[in-house]
Amino acid sequence: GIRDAQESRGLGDVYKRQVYSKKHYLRNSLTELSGGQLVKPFESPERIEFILNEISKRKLGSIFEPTNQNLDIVYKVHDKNYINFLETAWDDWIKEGFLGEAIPTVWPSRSMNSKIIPNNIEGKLGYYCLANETSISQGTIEAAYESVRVVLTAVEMFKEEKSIFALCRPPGHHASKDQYGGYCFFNNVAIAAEKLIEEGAKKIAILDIDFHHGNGTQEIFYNRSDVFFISLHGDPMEAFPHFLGHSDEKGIAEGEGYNLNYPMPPNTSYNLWKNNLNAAISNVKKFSPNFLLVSLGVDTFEKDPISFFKLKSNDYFDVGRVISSLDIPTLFVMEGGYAINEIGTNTVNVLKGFED
Ligand code: OKP
Ligand code: ZN
Repeated sequence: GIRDAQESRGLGDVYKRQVYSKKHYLRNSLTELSGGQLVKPFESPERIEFILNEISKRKLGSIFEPTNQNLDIVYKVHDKNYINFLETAWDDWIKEGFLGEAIPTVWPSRSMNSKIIPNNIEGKLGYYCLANETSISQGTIEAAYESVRVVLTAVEMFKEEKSIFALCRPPGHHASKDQYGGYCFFNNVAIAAEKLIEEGAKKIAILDIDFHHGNGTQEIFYNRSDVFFISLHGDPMEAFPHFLGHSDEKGIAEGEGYNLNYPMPPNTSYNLWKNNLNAAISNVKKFSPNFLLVSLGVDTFEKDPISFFKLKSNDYFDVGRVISSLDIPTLFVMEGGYAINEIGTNTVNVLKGFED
C-alpha cells in the first residue's frame, strides 16, 4: 500500500508522483446492465488496488493522499442542476422504496426530445443519464467527489513535477456537462484542465488514449480553442459510446480545429494504433500547450473483456516513451481498463516508459 511504496524508495528519497485515495471503494455498485443481464460491474474497486500494488512493487515513487480541495471548480465544468441531481439521486431513489440500484428506463430521446426536467426520480435519471450500464448506489457521489479531490491534488503537486499520475476512480471522460454514464460522473480530466486555466495556463492539450471515445471531454471543450482535445478510440460505428467520436468532429465556433478524433476498427494492432498516436503527438506539438493531460485507459489491451484493440503489455512502455518525447509537463489521469490481472502491469508500463 501507501507506506510500502514510500519506504521502498528510502527515507529522504521521497518525490511526488501519484495521488490515490482509498475512498474510491465508496463506489461499489453491485449491478451493471450488460447483455440483458445484471452483472457485477466491470468498473470494480479492485482495479485501482491492482494498479496501486504494481506501483509499490515496481518502485514508481511515492503515493500521496488527496488533500482538502475547494470543489467549486466542479461548477465550472458541470451544470448546477446536474450536480444537485447527483447529490440527491440515491436518496430520492430510496424514498420511492425501490429495491435495486438506480437505473433509468426512459429518456428524452429523439422522438420526445424534451428539455423539461421532470420532478420524478425515474424521469430525472433518464434526463441526466447517457448510458444505463452505470447504476447509482449508496456512496457513488461521495466517491465521485473523492476522485475529483484526487485529480485536484495532483494538479496542485503538478507545479513542482514534470509528471504526475492521478489514480482517479470512478473515471470521468464520458461525463458531459450534465450527463453521467460509461462509469463516469464528474469529468476529472476536464476539471483538471479548468483548474490549470484558472491558475493562468493559456493552452492545454488533452490526449485521450482510453479505448473508448471521451465524449464528455469533447462536449465540454467543443467550442473552445484553449483546450485541444485529441482522442484515439474504437470506431463509434462499432463501439461505445456509439454516438460520438467520428473523425469529422472538429469543434465549433472558436473551438473549430481544436478537436481531433482517431477512430479505429476492431482488431486494431499496436502498429496502426501507434501511427495514429504519432499523428496525434505531432498535432499536440504544433499546438504547443503549457500542459498535457492524458486520459489514460488501458482497455486498449488485447485481453480487455469489453474492448477490441490488440495492444500487448510491452507496447505500453512505448506509449509512455512516445508521449514523453513531447517534453511537456504531463498529468496522467486514470480512466478505463478492465483486464484486472494485467491492469497494473499495463498502467505502470506506460509510466515507466514515460520516465525512461
Ligand atoms: C468506460 B471507460 C460493452 C458495453 C460497454 C460501457 C463502457 C464504458 C467504458 N458491451 N459499456 O471509457 O473505460
Ligand atoms: Zn474505456
